[in-house]
Amino acid sequence: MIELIQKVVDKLLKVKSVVVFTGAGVSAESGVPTFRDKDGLWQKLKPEELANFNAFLRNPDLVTEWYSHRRKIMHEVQPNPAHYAIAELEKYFERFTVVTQNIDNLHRRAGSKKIFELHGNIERNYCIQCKKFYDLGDNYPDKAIYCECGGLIRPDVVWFGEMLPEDEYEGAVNAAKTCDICFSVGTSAVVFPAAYIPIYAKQNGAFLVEINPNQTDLSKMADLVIQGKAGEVLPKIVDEFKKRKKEI
Ligand code: BJW
Ligand code: ZN
Repeated sequence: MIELIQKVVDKLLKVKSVVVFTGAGVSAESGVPTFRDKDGLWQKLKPEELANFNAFLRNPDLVTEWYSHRRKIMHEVQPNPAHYAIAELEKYFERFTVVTQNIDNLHRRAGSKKIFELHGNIERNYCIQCKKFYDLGDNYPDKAIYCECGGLIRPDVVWFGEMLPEDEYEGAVNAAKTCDICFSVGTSAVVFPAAYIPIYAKQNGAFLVEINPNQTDLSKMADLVIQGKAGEVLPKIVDEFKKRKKEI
């Protein structure tokens, strides 16, 4: 693995613009379950029953309870060495962008500054009727909750069949198309349009690095694949980068 890390660091020392594209795997070592791994969230529960708007209208109690359960986990866990390594690396680059599919807020809590959240954020909730925002704080309702206007309150996350937040997606695409190196970390890269981000980066000439213990649809396209856990690989890259930077 050390040779691969050296290769990544050789590149990092030469480039100006970095994109780090992340998925559920980056938070796995914090204790947030992924979706599609064998212990993932969707081995027991079907996505189409929970992560879409019609499912919410059909069964708002179940979907509200599911998001309360996940928000509680996300509150209780801490960022892991992968989140911290990404936040640390940002300090060395003028243009450094985290593009995340995660809704768990852990990149921000670790100190990353420039983040595009493609699938929303579990901290925000809004009324589907009047669009008023609600902060539920430490309340974890186990049944549907309603706005003062009578509308259902939903989490501000992107479900299947829904558009991604326009500003976040546009910002992410722009960063991808202009970066020199793109890391794809902890994502199966099967959910679109988010999964276009590393593809756009590669198509526009960026060096594409994948960090994942397992092969993905993106592995063949990557210039370099490091098969390992994000929380082990990323700190090594950042330590080596800082060491080499000092020597220059
Ligand atoms: C580790 C690790 C460790 C483990 N270290 N790694 C083509 C173009 C455009 C759209 C489509 C298209 N084809 C199909 C579509 C539709 C659909 C889609 O993509 N479907 C595919 C699944 C087939 N896309 C949509 O519906 C999107 N909207 C859209 O297209 O709008 C336009 C439109 C509008 C109207 C009509 C039609 C179209 C929206 C997608 C929204 C996805 N939302 C979710 C839920 C968010 C809320 C929530 O969290 O509850 O987002 S689904 C879920 O998947 C979640 C994730 O962000 C997303 C990606 O998952 P991720 O992060 O990759 O997790 P996993 O579990 O899959 O992978 C984890 C990885 O980590 C694994 O590889 C492990 O090996 C690895 N790992 N431990 C490093 N320690
Ligand atoms: Zn309302």
